[in-house]
Amino acid sequence: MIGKRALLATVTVAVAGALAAGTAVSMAPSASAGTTLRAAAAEKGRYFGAAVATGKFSNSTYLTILNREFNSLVAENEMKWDATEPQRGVFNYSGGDRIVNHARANGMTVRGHALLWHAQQPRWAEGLSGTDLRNAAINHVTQVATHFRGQIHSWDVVNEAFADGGSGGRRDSNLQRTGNDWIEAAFRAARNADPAAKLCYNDYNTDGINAKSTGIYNMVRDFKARGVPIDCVGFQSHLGTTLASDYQANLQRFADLGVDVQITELDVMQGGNQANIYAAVTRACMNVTRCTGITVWGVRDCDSWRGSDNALLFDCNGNKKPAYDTTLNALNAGPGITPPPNPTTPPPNPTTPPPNPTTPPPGTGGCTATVTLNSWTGGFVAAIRVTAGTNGTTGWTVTTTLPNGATVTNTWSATASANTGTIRFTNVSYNGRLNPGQTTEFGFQGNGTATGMTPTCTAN
Ligand code: 9MR
Repeated sequence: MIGKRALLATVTVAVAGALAAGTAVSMAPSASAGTTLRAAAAEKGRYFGAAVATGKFSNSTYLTILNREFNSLVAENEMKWDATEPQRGVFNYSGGDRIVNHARANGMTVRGHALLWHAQQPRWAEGLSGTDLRNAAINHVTQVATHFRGQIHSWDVVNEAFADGGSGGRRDSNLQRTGNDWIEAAFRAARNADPAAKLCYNDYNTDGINAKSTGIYNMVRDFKARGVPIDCVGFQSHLGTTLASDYQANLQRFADLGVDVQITELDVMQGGNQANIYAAVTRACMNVTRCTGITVWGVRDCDSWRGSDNALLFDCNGNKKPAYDTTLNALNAGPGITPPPNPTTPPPNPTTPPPNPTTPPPGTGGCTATVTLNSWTGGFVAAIRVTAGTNGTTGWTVTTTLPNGATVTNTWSATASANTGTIRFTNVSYNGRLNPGQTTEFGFQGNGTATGMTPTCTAN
Protein backbone atom coordinates (compact mmCIF):
# COMPACT_ATOMS: atom_id res chain seq x y z
CA MET A 1 0.00 0.00 0.00
CA ILE A 2 1.38 3.37 -0.90
CA GLY A 3 1.57 5.69 2.05
CA LYS A 4 0.52 9.25 1.37
CA ARG A 5 4.01 10.49 2.11
CA ALA A 6 5.64 7.95 -0.19
CA LEU A 7 3.37 8.87 -3.06
CA LEU A 8 3.87 12.56 -2.58
CA ALA A 9 7.61 12.02 -2.54
CA THR A 10 7.47 10.25 -5.89
CA VAL A 11 5.18 12.94 -7.26
CA THR A 12 7.67 15.59 -6.34
CA VAL A 13 10.48 13.74 -8.06
CA ALA A 14 8.40 13.23 -11.14
CA VAL A 15 7.47 16.86 -11.58
CA ALA A 16 10.89 18.25 -10.85
CA GLY A 17 11.59 18.33 -14.59
CA ALA A 18 10.64 20.98 -17.08
CA LEU A 19 8.39 23.88 -16.13
CA ALA A 20 4.88 24.21 -17.42
CA ALA A 21 4.94 24.81 -21.11
CA GLY A 22 2.08 27.30 -21.18
CA THR A 23 2.41 30.28 -18.90
CA ALA A 24 -0.46 32.47 -19.98
CA VAL A 25 -3.09 32.57 -17.30
CA SER A 26 -5.73 34.58 -19.05
CA MET A 27 -7.64 33.33 -22.02
CA ALA A 28 -10.60 35.00 -23.56
CA PRO A 29 -13.65 32.85 -23.16
CA SER A 30 -15.51 32.13 -26.37
CA ALA A 31 -18.93 33.67 -27.07
CA SER A 32 -20.87 30.64 -25.87
CA ALA A 33 -18.62 30.16 -22.87
CA GLY A 34 -19.84 27.77 -20.24
CA THR A 35 -20.04 29.37 -16.82
CA THR A 36 -19.45 26.16 -14.85
CA LEU A 37 -16.85 23.45 -15.33
CA ARG A 38 -19.47 20.90 -16.28
CA ALA A 39 -21.17 23.16 -18.83
CA ALA A 40 -17.89 24.26 -20.36
CA ALA A 41 -16.63 20.68 -20.64
CA ALA A 42 -19.95 19.43 -22.00
CA GLU A 43 -19.91 22.09 -24.74
CA LYS A 44 -16.64 20.55 -25.84
CA GLY A 45 -17.94 16.97 -25.70
CA ARG A 46 -16.07 16.17 -22.51
CA TYR A 47 -16.87 15.54 -18.86
CA PHE A 48 -15.46 17.32 -15.83
CA GLY A 49 -15.54 15.16 -12.72
CA ALA A 50 -14.67 15.03 -9.04
CA ALA A 51 -13.74 12.29 -6.60
CA VAL A 52 -16.33 12.14 -3.84
CA ALA A 53 -16.87 10.67 -0.41
CA THR A 54 -20.47 9.82 0.50
CA GLY A 55 -19.80 11.00 4.05
CA LYS A 56 -19.72 14.55 2.69
CA PHE A 57 -23.03 14.46 0.82
CA SER A 58 -24.68 15.92 3.92
CA ASN A 59 -22.47 19.03 3.77
CA SER A 60 -24.42 21.68 1.90
CA THR A 61 -21.40 23.69 0.74
CA TYR A 62 -19.86 20.55 -0.67
CA LEU A 63 -23.07 19.38 -2.29
CA THR A 64 -23.84 22.73 -3.88
CA ILE A 65 -20.44 22.86 -5.57
CA LEU A 66 -20.61 19.24 -6.58
CA ASN A 67 -23.96 19.51 -8.29
CA ARG A 68 -23.25 22.86 -9.91
CA GLU A 69 -19.74 22.21 -11.28
CA PHE A 70 -19.31 18.52 -12.06
CA ASN A 71 -20.95 16.05 -14.44
CA SER A 72 -18.93 12.98 -13.52
CA LEU A 73 -18.27 11.34 -10.16
CA VAL A 74 -15.76 8.81 -8.95
CA ALA A 75 -15.71 7.20 -5.52
CA GLU A 76 -12.59 8.25 -3.66
CA ASN A 77 -12.77 4.98 -1.70
CA GLU A 78 -16.23 3.38 -1.81
CA MET A 79 -15.73 1.13 -4.85
CA LYS A 80 -12.34 -0.26 -3.85
CA TRP A 81 -11.83 -3.93 -3.03
CA ASP A 82 -11.73 -3.46 0.77
CA ALA A 83 -15.01 -1.54 0.66
CA THR A 84 -16.91 -3.76 -1.78
CA GLU A 85 -15.84 -7.24 -0.63
CA PRO A 86 -14.95 -6.94 3.06
CA GLN A 87 -15.21 -10.71 3.50
CA ARG A 88 -14.56 -13.20 0.77
CA GLY A 89 -17.71 -13.58 -1.31
CA VAL A 90 -19.63 -11.05 0.81
CA PHE A 91 -20.22 -7.88 -1.15
CA ASN A 92 -21.21 -4.43 0.06
CA TYR A 93 -22.28 -1.95 -2.57
CA SER A 94 -23.97 0.59 -0.32
CA GLY A 95 -21.43 3.41 -0.79
CA GLY A 96 -20.99 2.76 -4.49
CA ASP A 97 -24.73 2.59 -5.07
CA ARG A 98 -25.22 5.93 -3.32
CA ILE A 99 -22.71 7.53 -5.63
CA VAL A 100 -24.28 5.99 -8.72
CA ASN A 101 -27.74 7.12 -7.57
CA HIS A 102 -26.52 10.63 -6.88
CA ALA A 103 -24.94 10.77 -10.32
CA ARG A 104 -28.05 9.54 -12.08
CA ALA A 105 -30.27 12.00 -10.25
CA ASN A 106 -27.99 14.88 -11.25
CA GLY A 107 -27.19 14.05 -14.87
CA MET A 108 -23.67 12.85 -14.16
CA THR A 109 -21.72 9.85 -15.38
CA VAL A 110 -19.63 7.65 -13.08
CA ARG A 111 -16.04 6.47 -13.27
CA GLY A 112 -15.49 3.20 -11.45
CA HIS A 113 -12.37 3.10 -9.28
CA ALA A 114 -10.82 0.57 -8.93
CA LEU A 115 -11.39 -3.15 -9.54
CA LEU A 116 -7.87 -4.40 -8.77
CA TRP A 117 -5.06 -2.63 -6.97
CA HIS A 118 -2.20 -3.74 -4.74
CA ALA A 119 -3.39 -1.27 -2.07
CA GLN A 120 -6.65 -1.12 -0.15
CA GLN A 121 -7.19 -4.84 -0.44
CA PRO A 122 -9.29 -6.48 2.24
CA ARG A 123 -7.25 -8.41 4.81
CA TRP A 124 -8.45 -11.76 3.56
CA ALA A 125 -7.14 -11.04 0.06
CA GLU A 126 -3.81 -9.73 1.33
CA GLY A 127 -3.32 -13.14 2.89
CA LEU A 128 -3.90 -15.09 -0.34
CA SER A 129 -1.48 -16.03 -3.07
CA GLY A 130 -1.21 -18.07 -6.25
CA THR A 131 -4.27 -19.60 -7.86
CA ASP A 132 -6.43 -18.90 -4.85
CA LEU A 133 -5.71 -15.17 -5.08
CA ARG A 134 -6.06 -15.14 -8.86
CA ASN A 135 -9.46 -16.77 -8.64
CA ALA A 136 -10.57 -14.43 -5.87
CA ALA A 137 -9.39 -11.42 -7.86
CA ILE A 138 -11.13 -12.40 -11.06
CA ASN A 139 -14.27 -13.24 -9.13
CA HIS A 140 -14.08 -9.79 -7.55
CA VAL A 141 -13.80 -8.12 -10.96
CA THR A 142 -16.70 -10.16 -12.29
CA GLN A 143 -19.02 -9.59 -9.34
CA VAL A 144 -18.41 -5.87 -8.95
CA ALA A 145 -18.51 -5.08 -12.66
CA THR A 146 -21.70 -7.16 -12.95
CA HIS A 147 -23.34 -5.35 -10.04
CA PHE A 148 -22.66 -1.94 -11.61
CA ARG A 149 -23.23 -3.15 -15.15
CA GLY A 150 -24.54 -0.43 -17.43
CA GLN A 151 -23.95 2.32 -14.86
CA ILE A 152 -20.24 2.97 -15.29
CA HIS A 153 -18.78 5.21 -18.00
CA SER A 154 -15.21 3.95 -17.45
CA TRP A 155 -13.72 1.44 -15.05
CA ASP A 156 -10.21 1.60 -13.67
CA VAL A 157 -9.87 -2.14 -14.09
CA VAL A 158 -6.29 -2.16 -12.84
CA ASN A 159 -4.69 0.63 -10.83
CA GLU A 160 -0.99 1.37 -10.31
CA ALA A 161 0.54 -1.91 -11.46
CA PHE A 162 3.80 -0.41 -12.75
CA ALA A 163 6.91 0.29 -10.69
CA ASP A 164 8.32 3.73 -10.00
CA GLY A 165 11.89 4.43 -10.94
CA GLY A 166 13.64 3.63 -14.16
CA SER A 167 12.79 -0.01 -14.74
CA GLY A 168 9.63 0.50 -16.76
CA GLY A 169 8.49 -2.84 -15.37
CA ARG A 170 5.70 -4.11 -13.17
CA ARG A 171 5.44 -3.33 -9.49
CA ASP A 172 5.88 -6.35 -7.25
CA SER A 173 2.62 -7.26 -5.50
CA ASN A 174 0.64 -10.30 -4.47
CA LEU A 175 -1.38 -9.88 -7.69
CA GLN A 176 1.74 -9.64 -9.86
CA ARG A 177 3.06 -12.81 -8.24
CA THR A 178 0.02 -14.73 -9.57
CA GLY A 179 1.52 -14.35 -13.05
CA ASN A 180 2.19 -11.52 -15.49
CA ASP A 181 -1.13 -12.18 -17.25
CA TRP A 182 -3.19 -11.02 -14.25
CA ILE A 183 -3.87 -7.66 -15.87
CA GLU A 184 -5.22 -9.06 -19.10
CA ALA A 185 -7.27 -11.66 -17.21
CA ALA A 186 -8.85 -8.78 -15.26
CA PHE A 187 -9.65 -6.81 -18.41
CA ARG A 188 -11.25 -9.84 -20.06
CA ALA A 189 -13.36 -10.54 -16.99
CA ALA A 190 -14.46 -6.89 -16.82
CA ARG A 191 -15.45 -6.89 -20.50
CA ASN A 192 -17.51 -10.03 -20.04
CA ALA A 193 -19.24 -8.55 -17.01
CA ASP A 194 -19.96 -5.07 -18.42
CA PRO A 195 -19.48 -4.85 -22.16
CA ALA A 196 -20.61 -1.20 -22.32
CA ALA A 197 -18.08 0.24 -19.87
CA LYS A 198 -14.82 1.66 -21.14
CA LEU A 199 -12.01 -0.31 -19.54
CA CYS A 200 -9.01 1.73 -18.36
CA TYR A 201 -5.56 1.15 -16.96
CA ASN A 202 -4.81 3.94 -14.42
CA ASP A 203 -1.51 5.11 -12.91
CA TYR A 204 0.51 8.04 -11.48
CA ASN A 205 3.95 9.47 -12.24
CA THR A 206 3.04 9.11 -15.90
CA ASP A 207 2.89 12.84 -16.58
CA GLY A 208 5.39 12.85 -19.43
CA ILE A 209 7.35 10.42 -21.55
CA ASN A 210 9.35 8.52 -18.94
CA ALA A 211 10.35 4.95 -18.14
CA LYS A 212 7.12 4.22 -16.26
CA SER A 213 4.77 5.69 -18.86
CA THR A 214 6.73 3.90 -21.59
CA GLY A 215 6.34 0.58 -19.78
CA ILE A 216 2.58 1.17 -19.72
CA TYR A 217 2.63 2.33 -23.34
CA ASN A 218 4.27 -0.94 -24.35
CA MET A 219 1.67 -2.95 -22.42
CA VAL A 220 -1.20 -1.08 -24.09
CA ARG A 221 0.36 -1.54 -27.53
CA ASP A 222 0.73 -5.26 -26.84
CA PHE A 223 -2.88 -5.52 -25.58
CA LYS A 224 -4.18 -3.79 -28.72
CA ALA A 225 -2.08 -6.08 -30.93
CA ARG A 226 -3.39 -9.23 -29.19
CA GLY A 227 -6.99 -8.16 -28.83
CA VAL A 228 -6.99 -7.81 -25.03
CA PRO A 229 -9.96 -5.51 -24.34
CA ILE A 230 -8.60 -2.13 -23.23
CA ASP A 231 -10.27 1.16 -24.13
CA CYS A 232 -8.57 3.87 -22.14
CA VAL A 233 -5.63 4.93 -20.04
CA GLY A 234 -6.02 7.13 -16.96
CA PHE A 235 -3.32 9.64 -16.06
CA GLN A 236 -3.80 10.44 -12.39
CA SER A 237 -1.79 13.67 -12.52
CA HIS A 238 -1.06 14.28 -8.84
CA LEU A 239 1.20 17.23 -9.54
CA GLY A 240 3.74 19.35 -7.71
CA THR A 241 4.97 22.77 -8.76
CA THR A 242 5.94 22.00 -12.34
CA LEU A 243 4.49 20.09 -15.26
CA ALA A 244 6.47 17.95 -17.70
CA SER A 245 6.84 19.82 -21.00
CA ASP A 246 5.82 16.70 -22.92
CA TYR A 247 2.62 16.12 -20.90
CA GLN A 248 0.41 16.59 -23.99
CA ALA A 249 2.76 14.64 -26.26
CA ASN A 250 2.56 11.74 -23.82
CA LEU A 251 -1.26 11.76 -23.89
CA GLN A 252 -1.14 11.93 -27.67
CA ARG A 253 1.16 8.94 -28.07
CA PHE A 254 -1.27 6.80 -26.07
CA ALA A 255 -4.23 8.14 -28.06
CA ASP A 256 -2.36 7.18 -31.22
CA LEU A 257 -2.41 3.55 -30.03
CA GLY A 258 -6.21 3.67 -30.37
CA VAL A 259 -7.28 4.18 -26.76
CA ASP A 260 -9.04 7.10 -25.08
CA VAL A 261 -7.08 9.00 -22.48
CA GLN A 262 -8.50 10.61 -19.35
CA ILE A 263 -7.05 12.81 -16.63
CA THR A 264 -8.28 10.87 -13.64
CA GLU A 265 -7.08 12.27 -10.28
CA LEU A 266 -5.87 15.79 -10.95
CA ASP A 267 -4.60 17.85 -8.04
CA VAL A 268 -1.75 20.37 -8.02
CA MET A 269 0.31 21.66 -5.13
CA GLN A 270 -0.59 25.26 -4.39
CA GLY A 271 2.34 27.53 -5.13
CA GLY A 272 3.14 30.13 -7.73
CA ASN A 273 2.16 27.88 -10.57
CA GLN A 274 -1.02 26.16 -9.48
CA ALA A 275 -3.35 28.12 -11.72
CA ASN A 276 -1.02 27.80 -14.71
CA ILE A 277 -0.54 24.08 -14.24
CA TYR A 278 -4.29 23.44 -14.01
CA ALA A 279 -4.70 25.43 -17.22
CA ALA A 280 -1.85 23.61 -18.99
CA VAL A 281 -3.25 20.20 -18.07
CA THR A 282 -6.72 21.24 -19.23
CA ARG A 283 -5.35 22.63 -22.51
CA ALA A 284 -3.37 19.44 -23.10
CA CYS A 285 -6.53 17.37 -22.69
CA MET A 286 -8.53 19.66 -24.97
CA ASN A 287 -5.82 19.46 -27.63
CA VAL A 288 -5.94 15.68 -27.71
CA THR A 289 -9.10 14.57 -29.48
CA ARG A 290 -9.22 11.28 -27.60
CA CYS A 291 -8.90 12.96 -24.20
CA THR A 292 -12.50 12.52 -23.11
CA GLY A 293 -12.54 14.09 -19.67
CA ILE A 294 -10.83 15.41 -16.56
CA THR A 295 -11.46 14.41 -12.95
CA VAL A 296 -10.10 16.34 -9.98
CA TRP A 297 -9.35 14.32 -6.82
CA GLY A 298 -11.75 16.06 -4.46
CA VAL A 299 -13.91 19.16 -4.28
CA ARG A 300 -12.43 21.66 -1.76
CA ASP A 301 -8.87 21.91 -0.45
CA CYS A 302 -10.02 20.52 2.87
CA ASP A 303 -11.51 17.46 1.20
CA SER A 304 -8.18 16.50 -0.33
CA TRP A 305 -5.93 13.60 0.67
CA ARG A 306 -3.07 16.07 0.17
CA GLY A 307 -3.76 17.94 3.38
CA SER A 308 -1.97 21.26 3.47
CA ASP A 309 -1.04 21.29 -0.23
CA ASN A 310 -4.33 23.11 -0.95
CA ALA A 311 -4.31 21.22 -4.22
CA LEU A 312 -7.87 21.68 -5.49
CA LEU A 313 -10.05 24.27 -7.26
CA PHE A 314 -12.13 25.46 -4.28
CA ASP A 315 -10.93 26.68 -0.91
CA CYS A 316 -12.26 25.29 2.34
CA ASN A 317 -15.12 27.80 2.39
CA GLY A 318 -16.19 26.74 -1.06
CA ASN A 319 -14.84 29.81 -2.87
CA LYS A 320 -13.45 29.47 -6.37
CA LYS A 321 -9.66 29.80 -6.48
CA PRO A 322 -7.61 31.37 -9.31
CA ALA A 323 -7.01 27.84 -10.63
CA TYR A 324 -10.76 27.50 -11.08
CA ASP A 325 -10.85 30.46 -13.46
CA THR A 326 -7.88 29.31 -15.52
CA THR A 327 -9.33 25.83 -15.80
CA LEU A 328 -12.73 27.15 -16.87
CA ASN A 329 -11.12 29.46 -19.41
CA ALA A 330 -9.00 26.64 -20.83
CA LEU A 331 -12.13 24.49 -21.23
CA ASN A 332 -13.94 27.31 -23.00
CA ALA A 333 -10.97 28.05 -25.26
CA GLY A 334 -10.42 24.44 -26.28
CA PRO A 335 -11.57 22.68 -29.44
CA GLY A 336 -14.70 20.56 -29.24
CA ILE A 337 -15.08 16.89 -30.03
CA THR A 338 -18.14 14.84 -30.79
CA PRO A 339 -19.05 13.29 -27.49
CA PRO A 340 -18.99 9.52 -27.36
CA PRO A 341 -22.36 7.87 -26.84
CA ASN A 342 -23.55 8.60 -23.35
CA PRO A 343 -23.65 5.49 -21.23
CA THR A 344 -25.64 7.00 -18.37
CA THR A 345 -28.98 5.55 -19.26
CA PRO A 346 -28.46 1.92 -19.91
CA PRO A 347 -30.82 -0.95 -19.41
CA PRO A 348 -30.92 -1.17 -15.61
CA ASN A 349 -30.66 -4.88 -15.22
CA PRO A 350 -27.54 -6.98 -15.71
CA THR A 351 -28.11 -9.66 -18.18
CA THR A 352 -31.36 -8.89 -19.56
CA PRO A 353 -33.72 -8.78 -22.28
CA PRO A 354 -36.25 -6.00 -22.40
CA PRO A 355 -39.72 -7.01 -21.25
CA ASN A 356 -41.46 -9.15 -23.74
CA PRO A 357 -43.94 -7.06 -25.70
CA THR A 358 -46.03 -9.85 -27.21
CA THR A 359 -46.73 -13.35 -26.06
CA PRO A 360 -44.07 -15.43 -27.71
CA PRO A 361 -45.08 -18.39 -29.79
CA PRO A 362 -45.12 -21.50 -27.59
CA GLY A 363 -43.19 -24.27 -29.39
CA THR A 364 -39.55 -25.18 -29.22
CA GLY A 365 -37.71 -23.37 -31.98
CA GLY A 366 -34.48 -24.20 -30.25
CA CYS A 367 -31.62 -22.03 -29.13
CA THR A 368 -27.88 -21.91 -29.49
CA ALA A 369 -25.09 -21.33 -27.00
CA THR A 370 -21.61 -19.95 -27.62
CA VAL A 371 -18.84 -19.73 -25.09
CA THR A 372 -16.13 -17.10 -24.51
CA LEU A 373 -13.44 -18.42 -22.23
CA ASN A 374 -10.99 -16.37 -20.21
CA SER A 375 -8.37 -18.79 -18.84
CA TRP A 376 -5.26 -18.54 -16.75
CA THR A 377 -3.11 -21.11 -15.01
CA GLY A 378 -5.41 -22.92 -12.64
CA GLY A 379 -8.67 -21.16 -13.40
CA PHE A 380 -11.15 -19.71 -15.86
CA VAL A 381 -14.24 -17.60 -16.36
CA ALA A 382 -16.73 -18.71 -19.00
CA ALA A 383 -19.32 -16.36 -20.47
CA ILE A 384 -22.08 -18.20 -22.33
CA ARG A 385 -24.28 -16.38 -24.81
CA VAL A 386 -27.70 -17.94 -25.38
CA THR A 387 -29.50 -17.01 -28.61
CA ALA A 388 -33.14 -17.93 -29.14
CA GLY A 389 -34.14 -19.65 -32.38
CA THR A 390 -37.07 -18.72 -34.60
CA ASN A 391 -39.72 -19.53 -32.01
CA GLY A 392 -38.16 -17.72 -29.08
CA THR A 393 -37.95 -19.35 -25.66
CA THR A 394 -39.96 -19.43 -22.47
CA GLY A 395 -36.96 -20.97 -20.71
CA TRP A 396 -33.69 -22.66 -21.67
CA THR A 397 -31.10 -25.14 -20.51
CA VAL A 398 -27.47 -25.13 -21.55
CA THR A 399 -25.63 -28.40 -21.07
CA THR A 400 -21.87 -28.67 -21.09
CA THR A 401 -19.29 -31.15 -19.92
CA LEU A 402 -16.22 -29.87 -18.12
CA PRO A 403 -12.90 -31.62 -18.60
CA ASN A 404 -11.77 -33.87 -15.73
CA GLY A 405 -10.53 -31.91 -12.76
CA ALA A 406 -12.40 -28.69 -13.57
CA THR A 407 -14.78 -27.43 -10.88
CA VAL A 408 -17.28 -24.58 -11.00
CA THR A 409 -16.97 -22.32 -7.97
CA ASN A 410 -19.49 -19.67 -8.85
CA THR A 411 -22.32 -19.11 -11.38
CA TRP A 412 -24.26 -15.97 -12.24
CA SER A 413 -27.47 -15.36 -14.19
CA ALA A 414 -28.20 -19.12 -14.34
CA THR A 415 -28.65 -22.05 -11.97
CA ALA A 416 -26.17 -24.92 -12.18
CA SER A 417 -27.18 -28.57 -11.61
CA ALA A 418 -23.69 -29.61 -10.44
CA ASN A 419 -20.18 -28.26 -10.19
CA THR A 420 -18.17 -30.89 -12.09
CA GLY A 421 -18.65 -33.21 -15.05
CA THR A 422 -21.77 -32.68 -17.12
CA ILE A 423 -23.61 -29.62 -15.88
CA ARG A 424 -27.04 -28.25 -16.83
CA PHE A 425 -27.38 -24.50 -16.51
CA THR A 426 -30.98 -23.33 -16.50
CA ASN A 427 -32.27 -19.78 -16.83
CA VAL A 428 -33.16 -17.70 -13.80
CA SER A 429 -36.49 -15.91 -13.50
CA TYR A 430 -35.68 -12.84 -15.56
CA ASN A 431 -33.75 -14.24 -18.52
CA GLY A 432 -35.67 -17.34 -19.63
CA ARG A 433 -38.09 -15.61 -21.93
CA LEU A 434 -36.40 -14.57 -25.17
CA ASN A 435 -37.92 -13.32 -28.40
CA PRO A 436 -36.83 -15.00 -31.63
CA GLY A 437 -33.17 -14.12 -32.22
CA GLN A 438 -32.81 -12.41 -28.86
CA THR A 439 -29.75 -13.17 -26.71
CA THR A 440 -28.83 -13.22 -23.06
CA GLU A 441 -25.65 -14.08 -21.25
CA PHE A 442 -24.74 -16.02 -18.13
CA GLY A 443 -21.41 -17.08 -16.74
CA PHE A 444 -19.46 -19.19 -14.34
CA GLN A 445 -16.04 -19.27 -12.81
CA GLY A 446 -14.02 -22.34 -11.97
CA ASN A 447 -10.77 -23.98 -11.01
CA GLY A 448 -8.81 -26.08 -13.47
CA THR A 449 -9.08 -25.97 -17.24
CA ALA A 450 -12.25 -25.62 -19.27
CA THR A 451 -10.78 -25.49 -22.75
CA GLY A 452 -12.73 -27.42 -25.35
CA MET A 453 -16.21 -27.03 -23.82
CA THR A 454 -18.99 -27.39 -26.40
CA PRO A 455 -22.22 -26.22 -24.76
CA THR A 456 -25.56 -27.17 -26.28
CA CYS A 457 -28.81 -25.30 -25.73
CA THR A 458 -32.36 -26.60 -25.40
CA ALA A 459 -35.34 -24.29 -25.36
CA ASN A 460 -38.68 -24.80 -23.66
O1 9MR B 1 -7.84 9.73 -1.74
C1 9MR B 1 -7.76 8.40 -1.30
C2 9MR B 1 -7.58 8.37 0.22
O2 9MR B 1 -8.75 8.81 0.84
C3 9MR B 1 -7.22 6.96 0.67
O3 9MR B 1 -6.92 7.00 2.04
C4 9MR B 1 -6.06 6.45 -0.12
C5 9MR B 1 -5.68 5.06 0.32
O4 9MR B 1 -4.65 4.50 -0.40
O5 9MR B 1 -6.37 6.46 -1.51
C6 9MR B 1 -6.59 7.75 -1.98
O6 9MR B 1 -6.83 7.73 -3.37
C7 9MR B 1 -5.77 7.24 -4.19
C8 9MR B 1 -6.40 6.58 -5.39
O7 9MR B 1 -7.31 5.60 -5.00
C9 9MR B 1 -5.35 5.99 -6.31
N1 9MR B 1 -4.36 6.96 -6.67
C10 9MR B 1 -3.77 7.72 -5.59
C11 9MR B 1 -4.86 8.35 -4.74
C12 9MR B 1 -4.28 9.23 -3.65
O8 9MR B 1 -3.52 8.46 -2.77
